Amino acid sequence: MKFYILTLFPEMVENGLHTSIIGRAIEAGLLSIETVNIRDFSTNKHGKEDDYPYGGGAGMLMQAQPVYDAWKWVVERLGRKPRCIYLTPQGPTFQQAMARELALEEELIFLCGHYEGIDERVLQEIVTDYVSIGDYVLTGGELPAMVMVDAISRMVPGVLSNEASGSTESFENDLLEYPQYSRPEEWMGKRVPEVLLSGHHKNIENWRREQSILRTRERRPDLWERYQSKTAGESGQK
Ligand code: 6GU
Repeated sequence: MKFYILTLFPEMVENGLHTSIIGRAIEAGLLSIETVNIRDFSTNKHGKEDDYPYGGGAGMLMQAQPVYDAWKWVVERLGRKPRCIYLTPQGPTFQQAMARELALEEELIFLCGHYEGIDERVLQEIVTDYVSIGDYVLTGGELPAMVMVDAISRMVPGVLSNEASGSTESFENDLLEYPQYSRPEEWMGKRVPEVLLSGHHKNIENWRREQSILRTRERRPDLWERYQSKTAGESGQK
């Protein structure tokens, strides 16, 4: 999987994505992350890439030309047009299902906006997907792009050392993950639940499932609602 990230702050993205699991996957050749500095494509002699909005209003806008030329540079080198994701609060919220779907692509382009946004005309020309990471406002698209690259990358086969863990964790089936324990058996007077020490795999599986349900009902009633309506639909079909 190849990620191309169009940004005014390439060092921010590079520093954040070359450590730990993602960094290892890059070294192993499973992923590549290439940042493209939009400023390098400015035709202004001072490298300026922003200007005032027509009609007035607060702040500056990123101009169409450098953004377009940065995108075109990637597309011409590849010889095809990958999906181009613009990070913006004005899009559907990023979810696990979207991460799973995007992990099937060969390449993805992320466009990170800054200031008050980007000239609408270039967005119309190059963007295929508008995606938000939640209902709050950030100063730029870099952190959202990093969030998405991380979530998508761990769905790419081989990135997680334990193949199973990509699919069994929270959200994959609309339930949160069960609690986990490691050594010692007792810490601060708290014992590891007996069933986990029993070696009885069926009982352990049942206990974990029960805990997932309890936890989801308590902490994420919205997910629990969705889970119930889905499973009700399934048994209704039989
Ligand atoms: Cl994708 N971008 C910005 N600037 N703010 C956000 C966001 C994205 N998602 C939530 N807030």
